[in-house]
Amino acid sequence: MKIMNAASLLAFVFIAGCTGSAPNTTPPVTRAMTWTLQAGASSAKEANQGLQFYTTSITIDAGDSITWGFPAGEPHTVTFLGNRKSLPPPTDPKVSKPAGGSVYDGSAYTSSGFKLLGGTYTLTFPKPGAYKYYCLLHGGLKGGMVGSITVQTAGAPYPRAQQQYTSAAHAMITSDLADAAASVDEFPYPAGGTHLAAGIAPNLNTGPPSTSTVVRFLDSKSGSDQSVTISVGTKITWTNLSNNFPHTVTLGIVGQPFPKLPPFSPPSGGTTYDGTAITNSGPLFPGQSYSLTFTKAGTYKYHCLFHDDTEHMIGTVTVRQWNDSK
Ligand SMILES: [Cu+2]
Repeated sequence: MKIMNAASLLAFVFIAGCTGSAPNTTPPVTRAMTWTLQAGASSAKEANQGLQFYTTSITIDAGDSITWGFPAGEPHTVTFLGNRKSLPPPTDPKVSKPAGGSVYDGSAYTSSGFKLLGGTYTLTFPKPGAYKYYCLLHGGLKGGMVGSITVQTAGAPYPRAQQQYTSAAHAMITSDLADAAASVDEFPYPAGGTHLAAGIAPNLNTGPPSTSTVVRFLDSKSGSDQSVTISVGTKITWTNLSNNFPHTVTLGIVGQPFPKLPPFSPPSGGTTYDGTAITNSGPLFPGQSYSLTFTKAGTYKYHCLFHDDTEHMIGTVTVRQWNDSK
């Protein structure tokens, strides 16, 4: 776009020069920068998620662009509301889809849609001003994923260099991921028992929304083992111990591929499970619990509909007969 404009401008100057006197001074050159930020962060196996824009604020000049990287398996959006008054709720189908063009001047709703696992999104800011942006999945919560951009007039000196933003981002990410990892120690139930966590976050579900979260089912202060063994007739209860994201407990039919249900699907199935019917908790928001009694011996996998594909939020329940020797 810029090259085209420059080319047509040159053509105009050339034509003008043919009919009159060519200008003998050239205008000052302002070089547009492309800045780099990051939306969300995660540990190697996606268990621990950082839920911020890294960094949250930046100052650029009119004409500059920003490229956001989305390295995590958890999807995020970079969304500018334009003339909209409020964020569309996370359940709105519009949330996952891109909107607007490659330029944002404050007038129109402009969004990356869901981006994850190495996706990028670039916007150019032609107009000075202060702009806020949100992650539509994680920005509606108090203290949620919100970023701000100050656009100065073209050519104004930058208060910070890219390297300063990059090191600040690195420190924030390290801190958020460490907080997530440490929150596993807050698991409050007996280890290896029948009360599990469906996700956990610093200060648990009673705390304020945290900037990090753990995307795992847990039965102890360990984030690595997602399998439990019980006897027939045992009831398992899951509680969402995070303060910032819904999860589900969802079981399919034994011998069939896992059902592709939308994450916000309502609850289905009853209070017992024997492997013959799709059984879904529905979205469990922070603090909400779900219980299921397993009535038949077998090995059953269960998934979180929000996090099964990319983040391995998959657990196993092995149900044994009473008379099993082991
Ligand atoms: Cu989940």
